[in-house]
This record gives sequence, C-alpha cells and structure tokens, in this order.
Amino acid sequence: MEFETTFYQKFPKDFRWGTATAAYQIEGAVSEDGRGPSIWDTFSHTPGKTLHAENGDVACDHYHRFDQDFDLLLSLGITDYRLSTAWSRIYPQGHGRSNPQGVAFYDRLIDALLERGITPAVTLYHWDLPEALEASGGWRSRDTAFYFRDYAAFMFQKYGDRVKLWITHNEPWCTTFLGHLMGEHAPGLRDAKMARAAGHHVLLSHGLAVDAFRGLSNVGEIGITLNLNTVYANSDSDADQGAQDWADTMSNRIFLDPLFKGQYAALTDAIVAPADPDLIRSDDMAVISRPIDFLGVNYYSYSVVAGDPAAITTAGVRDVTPHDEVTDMNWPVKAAGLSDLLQRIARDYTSIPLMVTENGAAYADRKIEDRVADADRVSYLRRHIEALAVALDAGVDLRGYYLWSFMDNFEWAFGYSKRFGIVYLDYETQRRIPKDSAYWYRNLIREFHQVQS
Ligand code: IFM
Repeated sequence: MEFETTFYQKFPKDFRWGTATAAYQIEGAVSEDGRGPSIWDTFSHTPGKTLHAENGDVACDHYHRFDQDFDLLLSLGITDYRLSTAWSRIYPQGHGRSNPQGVAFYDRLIDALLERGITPAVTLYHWDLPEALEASGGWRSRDTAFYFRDYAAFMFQKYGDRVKLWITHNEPWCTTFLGHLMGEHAPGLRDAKMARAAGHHVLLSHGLAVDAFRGLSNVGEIGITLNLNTVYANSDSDADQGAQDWADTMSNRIFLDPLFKGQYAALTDAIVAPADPDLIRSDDMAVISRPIDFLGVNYYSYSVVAGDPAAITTAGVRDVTPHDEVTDMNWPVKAAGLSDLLQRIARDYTSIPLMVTENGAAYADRKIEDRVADADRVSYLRRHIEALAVALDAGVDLRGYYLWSFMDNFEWAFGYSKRFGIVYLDYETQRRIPKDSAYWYRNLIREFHQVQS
C-alpha cells in the first residue's frame, strides 16, 4: 500500500484525482487548422525571451497525439484531467468570426476524454491571448474583458453539454506580474501602470464570464485558479510581521481580496501602482466578486520573509526562505505550506469547495534504458498529498487534486529545460515514457478506489 487505509478514508468518496496541462505547453500545431497566433508565439519567437530560443511550435505534439495520450492517462487510471483551450483556435482574431476547425478540434478532444471515462476540467485562459487582441491593447484594454466574456460564453454553449467544470483564468498573478511588470512572460512588458490595468481587466473578465455562465442552465460549475504561496514571518517582531503583510499581499491577497471581499487589498497601490481614475468603474468590484462554485489553488512553494530597511529594491522585505530542499526550479519545498494555505483560505476567505488545480515539481530526470526513476518527485508528491489529508482533517472542503503535470512540456521562459511531468517526453522522438511517479500515482488512485468501494 502507498498509504494506510485510514489515510484514504479521510478523502471524500468522489475526490477527483487528476493531472493538468495547458494548451500552449503541449499542443504544438500552432499554424494548423486556422489557429491565430497568440502572444506566446510572438514572445517565444523574440530573441532572448526563452531559454535556447525554444517555443511551443511543436511542444508535445498533443494536437496530433491526444488519442494516444488519453489512452496513456486511462492506463494509469487517472480519471480527471485539467486542460486549457487556446482562445486563438476558437477566435483567431480574438473575437468576431469563430474558426470551425478549432471548434471541431476541441469537440474531438473532449469526446476522446469522455469516451474513456475521463472527466475534463477546462481552463479558458492559460496565458495565450490572441495576438490580434494584444495589438489593440491586450489586457490593458477594457475591451479585452468583454471579448473574453464572449469567448467564454461561446465555449459554455458549445461544450457545456459535456464539460461540467470550468475555470476562467489560470494564475492571474502571472498574467499581471510576470507578463506586465517583470517582463518574463508574454507580452513581456515592464510597466507598473499597465500591470495594474491588466490585473483589473483579467479579474473583470472573470466576473463577466461568471455572469454569462449563470445565464445558462445545466452547464455545471465555474471557478478561477490562483497561484498562491504560503508566506511566513521570520519572527514575531513588528518588522518581520510587516514584511509578511507585504509579501502575503503581493502573493495572495492581491487576487483573493477582490474575488472574495469585493475590494483590493490596502497595499495593492503600493505593490503594483495606483489605479488610474477611470480604471475601476462603479460596478466592477461587484462583478469581480460574483459567487463562484469552487476555487482552484495552485501550490508549489512557500517563503519566509524578514523586515530589512536595507532591502530597498524589495520594499524592505528580505526573503530568508531556507533553501535546504529545492526543486529543479530552485523553489523551496514545504508540504505543510499547502495544508496551511488551504486552511487559511477556508478561514479567512471562503467556505466554497477548494480544488488543488496544480501541484508538482520539476526535477532533472534521467531516462536510463526505458525507465525514469524519479524518487525525488514521488517524495514531493507523497508529502503534498499527506498535506491534503491534514487540511481535510481540519475541516477544509477539498474536492480534488490535479497533479502538474501529466507530461513534461514547454515550461514558458525556461523552454524544455524543466521537467514537471509524471510522463517523460523524449522530444526527439515524441515518445512518452511513464516515470516511476506515474506508476506511484496510479497505485495511489487504485488503492483509493479499493478502500472507498
Ligand atoms: O507550467 C506552469 C503552469 O503553466 C502554470 N503553473 C505553474 C507551472 C509550473 O511552473
């Protein structure tokens, strides 16, 4: 047994054990069947933006291999799968005329999952904004929020008979900070005012999509996914507590507060930039904080911070996180950060169901013969899944866990250098090789169902 019987019994009977991926990271086929370019095509083809100038042109070639990939998922007993759809396959220009071939592709893909008894959870935006919309101001423009609503409404109507779990956005933090403030993600901007506008319009687009969803019947449940990071103060001192307040707002409250409290956290202006006078319009906060059915939580790492007046460039906040155990991303590991985070959300923000929509780790995996012995990943996963049980014990309404990622894929600015998958990708041949962690996860799911039946 991977875990004791009593351990499995802590989870609800219908707990979702899944894996997650995203369109640009796996699909490839960027110029096929009428797909319009997205900001990630532009960004990854701009010299200096991604490691080794790598891009998602081919990626895992999932566009042509999804049947084989879903056979593999099924053989691993994984019954839930989180994917994202590429907006520019549906609307090559971002709005206007939809693309029948793109629509047909997701028809085939969703049907292929359902035929195998795998439940899809669909994320509508995982960072690949149609380039045509970027040209007219991207997320800095209010219009983009309404174009997103229209795209979302189309998707609900088209696939809502088969897809019952919808996620509007993946990690608005990354769109806002990495894309518009730090320049590390598409569209590669470094402008605080623009970041403030982009973050607001992403949230607004989420709320507008929720409204569109509520206007339809029998389409299931809708939520949003945030990347959250448990922030601990180094001590009880006022300085360290102040640093924690700042870092926690920057990582967590920045999106949790508007979504669940209908207002921006007090430090938002200081952390990003004050909002322009006409940015936040009268009804916006009410739209942004519309009730949702679940919150998706992506958790990878944590931080410990101390107050330090000498840390001028980071607003007096010094990162003192121990790096005794890190993943290949150099992200410090702390599984208790996940249980603390889930309990904190339930305590401070909402009693709606939570789902861990991403958790996992990159390691420098080696394929020897036909085996990838990724004991470090198994250890990471085991401890984080134990943390789920701690949260459940504490009364958190947790409904699912989607491991990131099903297979190695395009890790954005890091290109193909970071391997998060439980399935190894030989990019030369496009062979898929389940790692030891895939078999470990298969056993866990099998045992869970045995105990629960
Ligand atoms: O690969 C990403 C994913 O696209 C979003 N969440 C974090 C993952 C690992 O960096």
